[in-house]
Amino acid sequence: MRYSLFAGGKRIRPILTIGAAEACGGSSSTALPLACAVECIHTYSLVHDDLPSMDNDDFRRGQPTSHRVFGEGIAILTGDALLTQAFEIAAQARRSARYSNADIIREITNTAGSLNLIAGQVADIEASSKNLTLPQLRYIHERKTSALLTCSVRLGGMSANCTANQLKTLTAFGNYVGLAFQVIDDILDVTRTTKQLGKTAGKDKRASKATYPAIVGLEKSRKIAKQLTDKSFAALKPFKGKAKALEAIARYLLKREN
Ligand code: GRG
Repeated sequence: MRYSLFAGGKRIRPILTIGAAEACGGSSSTALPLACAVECIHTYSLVHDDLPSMDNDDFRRGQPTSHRVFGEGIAILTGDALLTQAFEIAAQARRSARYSNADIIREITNTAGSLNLIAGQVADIEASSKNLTLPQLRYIHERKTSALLTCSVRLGGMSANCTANQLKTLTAFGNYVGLAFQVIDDILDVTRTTKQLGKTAGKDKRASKATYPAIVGLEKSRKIAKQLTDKSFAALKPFKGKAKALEAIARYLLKREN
């Protein structure tokens, strides 16, 4: 668990949680248990995604994948334990006036469960080597990737006792930035090296995977990523300049190199 969790990921999801909390007038210390919980869920999904029966990858976060070092059995259990640990850590969050602990648990299970992360992964497996349409690819990206980024900002808002309107604003921001994130990830897979990425580059093409660049080309993919990022900025308008950290992370994501 430590090997994969502390390998040095970008920590985008926990930063989004804290940024969303601050945009809603909350503090990083109150948001921290939920921020750590989403990073545990994210790391679990990476460990399982890299397994031979899933995406079958040898390299992640700049080091050999969990199953390459500890064997497949231990890697499966590592993922299971990280997912479970996420709930233990989330349970340490202080409840806010508007959101009960049950609301928080429901938010996490809705994201990590069969309707989102798992649905995305199932659709991804079923799509292997098939020609997908853009809406079909978008279905996978929204569930496999965007849902957890949206959940990250929503949990931050909930930790700060956000209003229903603020939660709606954060959800719109998360949806745009989450999809932009995966489009950019598709672009980086074809434009960067394994060393730059810290994970195997060029993999999507070799596996004949449907990606934005494969379907609409590199230039159009860049345009779509920029449009989605612009929409994420526009979504933040109701915060009237109080969501500076969220704006900064959206800007960083568009320019990121790994
Ligand atoms: C396999 C049962 C089972 C569950 C996991 C959701 C899921 C299923 C797997 C998704 C894993 C995955 C590779 C999703 C794509 C999102 C993505 C590009 C992740 C990489 O995120 P970064 O770049 O990684 O934020 P770091 O290492 O920086 O945290």
